[in-house]
Amino acid sequence: MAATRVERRRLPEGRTVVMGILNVTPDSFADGGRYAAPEAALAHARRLIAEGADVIDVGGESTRPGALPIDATLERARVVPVIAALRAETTLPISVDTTKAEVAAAALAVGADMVNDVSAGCFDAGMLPLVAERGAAIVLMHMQGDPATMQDAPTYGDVVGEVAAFLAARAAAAREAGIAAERIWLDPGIGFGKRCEHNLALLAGLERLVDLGYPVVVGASRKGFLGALSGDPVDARLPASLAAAVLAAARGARVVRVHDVGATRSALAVADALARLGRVRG
Ligand code: HH2
Repeated sequence: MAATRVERRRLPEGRTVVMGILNVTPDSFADGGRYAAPEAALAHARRLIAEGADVIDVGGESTRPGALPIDATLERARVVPVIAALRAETTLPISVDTTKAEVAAAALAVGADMVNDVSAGCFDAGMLPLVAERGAAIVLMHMQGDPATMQDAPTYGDVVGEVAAFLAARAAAAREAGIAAERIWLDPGIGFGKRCEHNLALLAGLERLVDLGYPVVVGASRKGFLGALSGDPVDARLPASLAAAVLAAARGARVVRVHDVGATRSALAVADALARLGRVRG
């Protein structure tokens, strides 16, 4: 597309940004196997765009609790053709959800604008320098442990304080590596090595993360703690997901990462209108 990476990165002001999830995987927790074929993935991306996504987040490796890592060649083969085809169709920012610099490099080469790294650059020492060198943006997410074992026994003294300290340190590392401050987003990592009460504490204390001075991303969509709270199975968690998105936005999240873009946009239209009047926060 003609638009440059810098132009694509200009996100809408005055409302919460919606990042639509495109899982090109056989085994993601909520939609595994539905969009694993490139044509199905593209059709779903078009739907996310039609429903009003501001960013499309393309992932080729599930990070659900218990998931084992896959190899970079397979992950690349899943995401690169989809990102290349999507780039030819849209000027929206595209992010690649990966912890591997090799996969990120291939995705950025075919037109991705940002990297969504659930390890905040901790799994691959090459990630931060790569993102800096390519002038891309990055989401730095907190996770305790790794996906294979993270839900076995998550433990914190002060979960909000620990997550805030980790994200501040990773943002400092990203800047040290040469990534400009305006290209860094932070994410508390809902469900990544956290019990229900930890996820709730992070949502309740989100303003402490917002105070770090970077846009905050919240990904609660269809996650297990919403099932624990509502009793709903994974494919019936839309109402609970909308509540989480609205409450996150009301506490200052700049971006929500969701499966159900159209419904989320409708819910956020109300939350954002109230936030603009200054009546929601506080
Ligand atoms: N959650 C998932 C994956 N990537 N990235 C960010 N920044 N924040 C999140 O909360 C987040 C994420 C897990 O959700 P999903 O992609 O739907 O599932 P899976 O990892 O099984 O593919």
